Amino acid sequence: MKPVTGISQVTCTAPVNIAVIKYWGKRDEQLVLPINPSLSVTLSQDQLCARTTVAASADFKRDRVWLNGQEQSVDAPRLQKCLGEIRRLARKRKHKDERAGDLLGSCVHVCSENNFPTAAGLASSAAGYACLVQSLAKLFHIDGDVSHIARQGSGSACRSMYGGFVEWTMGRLEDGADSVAKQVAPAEHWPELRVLVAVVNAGKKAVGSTEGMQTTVKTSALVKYRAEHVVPSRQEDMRQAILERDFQTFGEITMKDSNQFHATCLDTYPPIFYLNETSKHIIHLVHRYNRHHGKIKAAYTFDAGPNAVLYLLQDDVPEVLALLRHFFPPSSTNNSEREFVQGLPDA
Ligand code: 2P0
Repeated sequence: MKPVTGISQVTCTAPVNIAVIKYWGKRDEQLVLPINPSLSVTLSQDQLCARTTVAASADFKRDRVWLNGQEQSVDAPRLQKCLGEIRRLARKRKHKDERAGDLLGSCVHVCSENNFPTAAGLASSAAGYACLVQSLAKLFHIDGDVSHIARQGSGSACRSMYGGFVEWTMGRLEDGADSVAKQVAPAEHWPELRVLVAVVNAGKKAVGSTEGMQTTVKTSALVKYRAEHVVPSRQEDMRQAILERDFQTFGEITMKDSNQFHATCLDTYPPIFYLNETSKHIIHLVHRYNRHHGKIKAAYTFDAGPNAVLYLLQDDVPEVLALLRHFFPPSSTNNSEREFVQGLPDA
């Protein structure tokens, strides 16, 4: 084994992913195993993303972590889990590749930044943990799929480990080894697809996803029905729609799945409301716009917050953007922020 001198350092970026089949509910809290499979589109690297630098040195006295410039507790269980799993893999691999063992005696410093509002329901934890695990894996010379480690940081993070269209398989094994992310198709497969993110409110969400989905699983009959009887066939139909670049089916399933996810939130006791009046106006606007054209030209989806994400095709971006700006001019807001970000799926 080579002695470690100086600092080894790696920087990675990982983009946000926006689910079209939503993950909401765990069957194993510790291992972060979902009650249903999910499917998402990873945005491009230069749009909403996390940027993480990890450094290791024998001179560092302890592991430390900073998020957006603020030092965080390194004892956060999910952070510990990711660090521990990476070191465990490195120990296992060092017999095959001695570089994997080089940094095992060193502490790490992690510095991560998001270029968008953290915890506003814009998948910040997904990008953050995907980026952390990707950079740690690089630092420790671990190759191959590590989405099962990102998953233990934040479920949806496993999907941000790949670009394009990505599914997170539910898995059947007790240890979660088969609950991993897989690319359905690369972004180049559907180059005309566009994503518009309408930031309705950039504030922190009232109920965090982890806590929210726990209450839903405990109290909602609808979420159980959804996981058992709705999502499995929807996941297949969505995969097929993507492979065939069938925007009508893609859009319809996207909207229905967003609506059902929010219905499970309403079915939670006490209920969880992530959508606000602006979100609901956007939903109505999209349905009116599609009805006017006699087909689906835009599809909305909302995560654990009021911000709208619209999927549409390239040619329709100027019209939809103009429509949003007409009905929701940024100047009409008082304490909420509205801005529109155009995203491209990652190439
Ligand atoms: C998704 N969301 O599929 C769904 C839709 C929010 C609504 O994945 O507890 O932050 O860390 O596994 O990954 C948010 O859940 O939750 C999420 P944890 P996570 O994108």
